[in-house]
Amino acid sequence: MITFFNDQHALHHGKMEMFRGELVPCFEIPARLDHVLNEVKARKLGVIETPPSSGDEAITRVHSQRYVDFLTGAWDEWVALDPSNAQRDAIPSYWPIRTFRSDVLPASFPARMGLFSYDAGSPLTSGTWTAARAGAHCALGAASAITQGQRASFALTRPPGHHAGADFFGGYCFLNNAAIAAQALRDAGMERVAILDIDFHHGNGTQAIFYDRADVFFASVHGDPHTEYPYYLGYADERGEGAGLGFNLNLPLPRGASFALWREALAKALQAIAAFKAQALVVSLGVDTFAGDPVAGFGLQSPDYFRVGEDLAAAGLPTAFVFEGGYAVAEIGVNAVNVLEGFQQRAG
Ligand code: 6XA
Ligand code: ZN
Repeated sequence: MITFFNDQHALHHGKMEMFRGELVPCFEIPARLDHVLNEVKARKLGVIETPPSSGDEAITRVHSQRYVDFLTGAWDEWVALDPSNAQRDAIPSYWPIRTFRSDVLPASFPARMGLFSYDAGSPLTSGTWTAARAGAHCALGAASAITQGQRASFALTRPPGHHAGADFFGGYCFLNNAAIAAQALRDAGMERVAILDIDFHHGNGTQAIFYDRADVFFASVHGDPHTEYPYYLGYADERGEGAGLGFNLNLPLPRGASFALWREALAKALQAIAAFKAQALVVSLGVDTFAGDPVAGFGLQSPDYFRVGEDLAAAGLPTAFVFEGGYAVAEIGVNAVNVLEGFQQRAG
């Protein structure tokens, strides 16, 4: 399996995030990918490529131009407010909730930051745009490997992507790598593409991007949003709308769910994807389902991830894996590569 990786990911290096009422050191740190990359190398998963970061055309197939423009200039605008901001990450503090306008772009940078985000846990740093863009190009590399006939590929990226919507960031995510990969598969001529999100958290951004579309099926197994982030989306009654009605499947599980329960939900998601007759699969691969994860709450153990990979391979689809969450830093390499190795062994 080819891994697409760009070391520019490390240019995104948030210092502190708002968590349970206080600023704490960021969970989403560059060292995460070091562990996964080391494991990819140690287990000889396959070649590792760095795709060129060419233009933004494939990114704006999913994200609005005004959002991409905002991200492109955000750090310079932040520092222009006050040169000492160069020492501090940018974190939003105002949001246009119901009854406010979001069609007007305020001149104020902090106001625009709130317009394009939904939480205070996703610091924007000097290298965020460069890193996010490089990550999106890794996802595009993984998609293009699939269109070229590979059985599987892996985009090893951070910041993660599945919470980012067409025009907002949040949940540590700035560009929706899985959505960009799925759209690229569609644009390359694959008529039906499925996205399966197995991160602990619901992929609200991915769901929203494809919610009214019948050509991209979105299925997600995640912590019940009644109690788990992102709280405001991810409920079982969200089935899609308009032409997309019936093409969105949420399988929320209670906090503390065991692997046995989780695996039943995975089977339901895979059945729905088979019924959809997908031609290719994009997996939002988060490993914060691990029992030891500090920000999540399921009970998967490291060996379980082999079974996950085997179950995914049994679906028989060309599969692009896109890395998402996972914060038990010492274990995420083993857990992520267990999925990929399990897949590879079953796929043959
Ligand atoms: C709240 C938790 C953000 C979760 C990020 C994540 N600060 N999403 O792992 O998949
Ligand atoms: Zn997550």
